[in-house]
Formats: sequence, structure tokens, C-alpha cells
Amino acid sequence: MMNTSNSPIFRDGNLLILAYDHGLEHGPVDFEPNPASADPRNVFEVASHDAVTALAVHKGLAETYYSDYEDDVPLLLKINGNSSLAERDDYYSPKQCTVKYAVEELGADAIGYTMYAGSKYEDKMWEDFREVQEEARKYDVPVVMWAYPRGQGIENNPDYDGQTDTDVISYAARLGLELGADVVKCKYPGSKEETEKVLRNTGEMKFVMSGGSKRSDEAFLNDVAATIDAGGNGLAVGRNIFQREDPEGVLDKLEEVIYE
Ligand code: FBP
Repeated sequence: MMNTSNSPIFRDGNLLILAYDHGLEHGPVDFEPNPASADPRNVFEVASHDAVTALAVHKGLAETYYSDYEDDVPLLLKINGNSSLAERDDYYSPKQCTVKYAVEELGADAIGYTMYAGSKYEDKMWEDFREVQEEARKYDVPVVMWAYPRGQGIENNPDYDGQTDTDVISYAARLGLELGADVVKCKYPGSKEETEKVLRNTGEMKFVMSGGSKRSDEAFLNDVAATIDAGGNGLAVGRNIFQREDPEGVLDKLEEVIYE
């Protein structure tokens, strides 16, 4: 694990990643609750809020928009991704960018990689991740693993109760540590107590919860507070920010919850 103390994607050792990869992962349907969010400039503006320590986007948005915002927010380049359009026999997320291109050409401060452990393509993803992680080490940029176990191995295992089962999340988080991620991003397991169980497996690695679909301010902020109370380090969130009419308002509240 690299020494992350000098990385700009942390504040007081914690982090808030504003994830804006949804146009690729889910499609424009995610912008419908707040149509202004389809315009990348509006979301890049939101990322300038002091609570946000990194903006996670794919290559195309970084190439087109990031130069206007590089003084305001660190860039976390999402290096792989897949759309919801294709019909697949199991989950796989191909790379669209190299770490070299992300850092040298786009100015990335960190790299994001989605890992679908449990898919029949897990072995291939481990191979892809190995290249990404080792390349990131050469550039001294942290690697954030979107640790999302899904696919046949999870669905067909009677011991597991889906993607938000604490055992599944714990295993996913542990894989981040074992495979050399600096930060792991996992689904919220439902409570502070369940998050504590997950965190028994993460060692020195940073842990952030995934925002999930939009819910009330109160429900969302309670989940984030539980993650921090359990010893987690923050969150990576998209829809609970950009689908709100007042993203700054909720970011003000998150700033109080996440940082010292
Ligand atoms: P949200 O806060 O909107 O859930 O975004 C976090 C995120 O990890 C995104 O980076 C990604 O596009 C999405 O969730 C993936 O969600 P899903 O579970 O539907 O694959």
C-alpha cells in the first residue's frame, strides 16, 4: 500500500469522491431526476465544493472538461467501465484508458477500477487490475477499487444473500487489501455494526461507502455518519448529490460529518 498522506484526494485522512460515471454505467436515465446534471459542466462545478476531495469520471469527460477545473478538484480517472446496454453472460468491466494516459495526458491524481469478484470473468479482471495497480505504483497515484461482487458466483452461492450481504462485502473489501488497492469502495451493509464487521478485514486500507440510489437527506446522512462512526473514511457518491436540486446543501452537511 502506498503512503497516501501526500495525495490530494484525502482531507484529514478521509475522502469524498464525487462519482460521475453514471452516463456510461447506467445511461442518461440517471440524469432524469435533475436534467441539469446531464451537462458535465454543472457537475464539475459541484465538485469544486470543499467537501469533495476527488471527481471520478471516465476518459472522455476528463479530456473535454477537466482542464477548466484542474485547480478546483483532484481528478480520479475511472479506468474501466461498462454500459447497461449489452447483454452479457456475466459481469466484466473493460479498460478504456491506461494509467500512463490518465496521469500524463489527463492529469489524474488517482485511478479508479471496478472489480466484479464473483463473476465468471473474475480471473481476467484480476489480470487487468494487476497491470493497473503496478502502473499506478510507478506514477505514485493511489488506486481506488470499486469492489462490487456480483455475478454467478454470488447469485448461485446459497451462503450469500446478494450483493449487500455483510459476508460478501467483507470479502470484497478484503480483496482490495490483498490485491493492493489504497482505497476500497463498497456497498453500505446497512448499519454501523455491520460496517464494523467489514472493517475488521481492511487493515490500513481506506474504506468508503457507495452512495447508492437517491434517498432522503436524513436517511442518506445517517448512513454516512454510521460509516464514519464505524471507522470508515468517507464515501463515493453520485446520485445522492447530482440528482438533488441543491447539491451544495447536502455537501455542506457531509463536510461536517466526514472531516474533523
Ligand atoms: P451512486 O452514489 O450514484 O451509487 O454512485 C456510485 C457508483 O459506484 C458509481 O460510481 C457507479 O456508476 C454506480 O455507483 C454503480 O452502481 P451499480 O450498483 O448500479 O452498478
